[in-house]
Amino acid sequence: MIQIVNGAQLTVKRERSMGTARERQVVRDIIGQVQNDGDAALYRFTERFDGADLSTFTVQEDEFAQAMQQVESDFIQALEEAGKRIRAFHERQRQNSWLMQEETGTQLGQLIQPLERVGVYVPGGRAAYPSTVLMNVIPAQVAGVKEIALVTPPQADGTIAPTVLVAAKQLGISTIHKVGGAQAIAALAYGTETISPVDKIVGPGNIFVALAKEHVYGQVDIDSFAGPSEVVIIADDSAKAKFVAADLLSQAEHDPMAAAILITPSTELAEQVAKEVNRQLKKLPREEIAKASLKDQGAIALVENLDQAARLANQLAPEHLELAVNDPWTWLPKIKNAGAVFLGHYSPETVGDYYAGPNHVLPTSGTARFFSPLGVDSFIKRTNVIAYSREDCLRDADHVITLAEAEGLRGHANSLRVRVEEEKGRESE
Ligand code: HSO
Ligand code: ZN
Repeated sequence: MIQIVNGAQLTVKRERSMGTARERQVVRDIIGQVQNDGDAALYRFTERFDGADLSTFTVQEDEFAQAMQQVESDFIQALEEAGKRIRAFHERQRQNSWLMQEETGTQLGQLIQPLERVGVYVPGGRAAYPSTVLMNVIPAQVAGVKEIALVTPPQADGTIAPTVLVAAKQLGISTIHKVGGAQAIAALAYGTETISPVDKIVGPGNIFVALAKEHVYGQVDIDSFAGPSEVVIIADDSAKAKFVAADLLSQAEHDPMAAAILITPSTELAEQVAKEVNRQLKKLPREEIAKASLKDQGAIALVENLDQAARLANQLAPEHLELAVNDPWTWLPKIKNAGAVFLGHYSPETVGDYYAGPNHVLPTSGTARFFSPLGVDSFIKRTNVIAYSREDCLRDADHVITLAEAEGLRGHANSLRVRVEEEKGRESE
């Protein structure tokens, strides 16, 4: 059931979950134990939380081979094609180092270098998505990251999803550890006997994973504070109710907390979509999840016109925004806040989730106001380069000395003075 409301009544929720005091305490405790006991703590927590008693938590070569036998060949093929498209898109994001040369010989520039080691968290159970492996690993590889380690919680029988193993193998990832939760994040941040520490941790996870990532931020970099997934669809009379309903449901089936919102000036479309959602909902294996999501986080918002729809979408700053309208390109310039925009009736969010090429790791909970999608730039860093010429150093000395003196920093001023004096000495020789 999805409610039809007046667009003016749609409330914009944007507080992100900080977890309860108890959850934060649990996370702090787990991280502390991993720092103290290393691998032993990882085995302990994997037994306690995942019910798996492992002799080694590192995936062995024969497990990859077994996984290959367990998946269909069309899955392998689809994954390969998706991988190609995702890689081609991210290749375009590559940045080059640059140097600019001033006439008097000074050179200034920026070095672009990849992070050395990255850890990718892959959730377990029902949310063990191979597409997430592609979306997190490929931009890191394109950026030039040499070492990528995957962590993921095992099932009680000690196995992990074959689809995830196959995706990792296809990308050339050979280091996978069957560790999940806050303990996996702690291991990646601080290192253990077996797991080497990384420079950045990416990938989605539950509240314990999110809180652990926040906790270790600063020791390492992290991707973002991921919240539940959202889609906003702006549609006019040119949209097909069947398509719009399917797209809303594709988001709603992710999570009871996922949000799916249609904004439209067409009362007729609103009513058709509401009906169509109910019809399609009944056929979904994840009906219960989608139902809960639509009931609490879903809405069909009626607005006066598409201008008002665009304004509302900008306030919501959704992770995904579909423009299911007659002339989507004319509306694109009005969109200021969205993680990804899908134009026209044949760009459902799902093609972006899996295949089109752009990354599906996008800012959620209104953070598209200031965050960008995961990309190659998430895995590089810049180093500033300053090569001043003697001539310019002497020319600019007065200004620099004035600024240093104004801050009361005589030592700074002296760095220039000694050079100017040396020059004067040389002239009078
Ligand atoms: N819609 C999710 C990504 C995803 N969908 C993975 C299916 N698998 C967040 O953008
Ligand atoms: Zn999705």
